[in-house]
Amino acid sequence: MKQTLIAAMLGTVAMATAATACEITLRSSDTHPDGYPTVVAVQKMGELLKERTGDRLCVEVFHSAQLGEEKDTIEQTQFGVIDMNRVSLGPFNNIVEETQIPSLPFIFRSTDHMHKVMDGPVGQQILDAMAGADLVGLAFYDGGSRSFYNSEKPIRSIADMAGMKFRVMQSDIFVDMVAALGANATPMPYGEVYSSIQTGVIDGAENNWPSYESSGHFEVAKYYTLNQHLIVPEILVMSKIAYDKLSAEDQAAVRQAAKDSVPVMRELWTAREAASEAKVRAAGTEIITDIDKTPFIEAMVPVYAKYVTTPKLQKMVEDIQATE
Ligand code: GTR
Repeated sequence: MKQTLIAAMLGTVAMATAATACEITLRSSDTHPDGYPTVVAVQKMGELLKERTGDRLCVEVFHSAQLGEEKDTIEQTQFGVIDMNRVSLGPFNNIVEETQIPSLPFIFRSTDHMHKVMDGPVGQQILDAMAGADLVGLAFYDGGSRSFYNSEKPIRSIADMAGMKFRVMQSDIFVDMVAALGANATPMPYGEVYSSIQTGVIDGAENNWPSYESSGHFEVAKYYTLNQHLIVPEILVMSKIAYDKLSAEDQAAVRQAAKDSVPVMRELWTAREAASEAKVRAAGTEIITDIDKTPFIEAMVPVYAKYVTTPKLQKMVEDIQATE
């Protein structure tokens, strides 16, 4: 009698567990640490998805590059080993040509301009183009504006950069961008930058406030020049293999939850930018703000000439420039 009761109780527990366990858990990659806006935004997307599918579909974010560096995790997402991935558009440049356009230096006039473009037809065109790489483009996130930092000296003009070595994301555009400024570019994974600056393999790198801060790069490269050469959006993609396994209804739920995480991300980003700047400034970093951007913009003419090579890409540039 007692045994039957226990067995019955265990059965109830098992059923209860089954009812709350996720049927499908989508594994999502991010290079950033827990608490970083992109990580929190994807976690939030997962919460929405879980709630809306009655606990069937869940997302688990593997932060801090646990699944690898961006270039490798993109490949793994294409192969279906990773279900979802939040990455910069930069490492996509050599894979999906449309991503080159929002990765061009000084293409956006401001973050607002970038939001308008990525929320509009050009953004949709890029999300759709992900299909050509066996991926489903879900949403764009903020990546702030990127500026140069280094361990050697304050950079106040292009001339100051002559011969210096800067790490860039793994994309040819950024290699050419740095070359056009008279410096040398070393493409390398994000996770190797700290020690490479520390050991003098490179003089510096370039990034936004939150990444400069959370990576600790500000500790080893204390001169940060706010020339803001790039406003590269970030993207949340899903593996087409994983996406195709879902019902049409679940696919729609994934898309909607991703879209709904965008305003959450934008709010988190604004707050984190301010917090990161405050932390970096308090650490005694030298921030160079009196910088004339015009020569930097003018130096990018050959970069545009090299990458804006087809009528399709030219039209994207024009569409972006025409967006008010
Ligand atoms: C960050 C971005 C990451 C990664 C990193 C990098 O700003 O959020 O996705 O691209 O820069 O420089 O590699």
